[in-house]
Amino acid sequence: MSTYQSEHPIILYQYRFSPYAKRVAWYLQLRGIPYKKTEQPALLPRPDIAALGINYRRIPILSIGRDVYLDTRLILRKLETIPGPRPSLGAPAGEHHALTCLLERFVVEAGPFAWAATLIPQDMPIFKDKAWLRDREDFFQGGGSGPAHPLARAEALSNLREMFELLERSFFGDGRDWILQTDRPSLADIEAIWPLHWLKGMPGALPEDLISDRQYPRVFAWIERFQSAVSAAAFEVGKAPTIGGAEAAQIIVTSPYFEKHERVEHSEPIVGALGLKPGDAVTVFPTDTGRRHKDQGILVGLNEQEVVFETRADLDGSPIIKVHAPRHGFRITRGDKKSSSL
Ligand SMILES: N[C@@H](CCC(=O)N[C@@H](CS)C(=O)NCC(=O)O)C(=O)O
Repeated sequence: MSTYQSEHPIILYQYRFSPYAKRVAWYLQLRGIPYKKTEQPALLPRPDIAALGINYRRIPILSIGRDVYLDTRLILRKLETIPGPRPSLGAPAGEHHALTCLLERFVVEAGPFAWAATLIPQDMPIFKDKAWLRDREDFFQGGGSGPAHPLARAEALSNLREMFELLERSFFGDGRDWILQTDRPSLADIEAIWPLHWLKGMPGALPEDLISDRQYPRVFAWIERFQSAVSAAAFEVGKAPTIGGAEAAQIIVTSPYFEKHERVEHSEPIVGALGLKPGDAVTVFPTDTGRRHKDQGILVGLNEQEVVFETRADLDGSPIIKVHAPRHGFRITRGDKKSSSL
């Protein structure tokens, strides 16, 4: 059991079957960083998150002290910067860093996650649940729900087969254990593995005759190896305690801020374009899924990586928490209603 302690407690808002939340849980476990988790409903509303003054609808979110981070891409980058019982999982620069960043973009944006989602067996009872379908319509905003194209499954399978092929021959062809030939799983393994790990654990998703350990023994062995490494690490750090949403909010608002030196970078094009300065009201929202759920807050920091704003019970009140959203995949507008409709 780890004895590592931090004055900035970490809380993961998740639900059990969220593959995105797993990215973060695995990371914490592999680094031996203790955290608490709070289970959220798979459908809106999520009053525990609303209580923090946050409208963002996606899972997971992560708090470190009184700072809350949206989107696993930013969450993992931040976690890389914190000390822990075991060293960070990524390379700070160079080829390994570049490859890890490219894998992150490839898996989320070039198709692998969407293909994996297409393979969720459509006869699962949830797809007949009207509340679920309405909720996911809001999430996709007409961009991905509704009846799938009849060829979607076939297309997804052939695209995924290409990915398995690439991993089997190009990465693992030389018999290495981990993507970057490290001696333990690195961030690159997390970035590449998560939709495949998700599919492997989903009965009926992958047809045995096309994608299994018969055709791709090295990729399937890598997934098993990764699961064993995560399970061993999780055992060592101890089970993350589950706490209720009210307790989580109480811990967050009474913790010190984890970050204290945010700045609004004047060289950022968006700062000039919107004429932004610290203290301005801003609206921040994702541009892909869940984009109807916009957050309003008081601008604290903005650079090429993130935008940081305070949430307020009302815009004249005192700050509840600080929220950090990545720049990539998010839009910032001025906080008034008119410009937030952009
Ligand atoms: N880009 C986001 C995507 C997160 C995401 O799409 N999460 C799914 C759950 S696995 C989600 O929020 N689905 C809708 C919902 O649960 O409200 C990230 O990296 O965190």
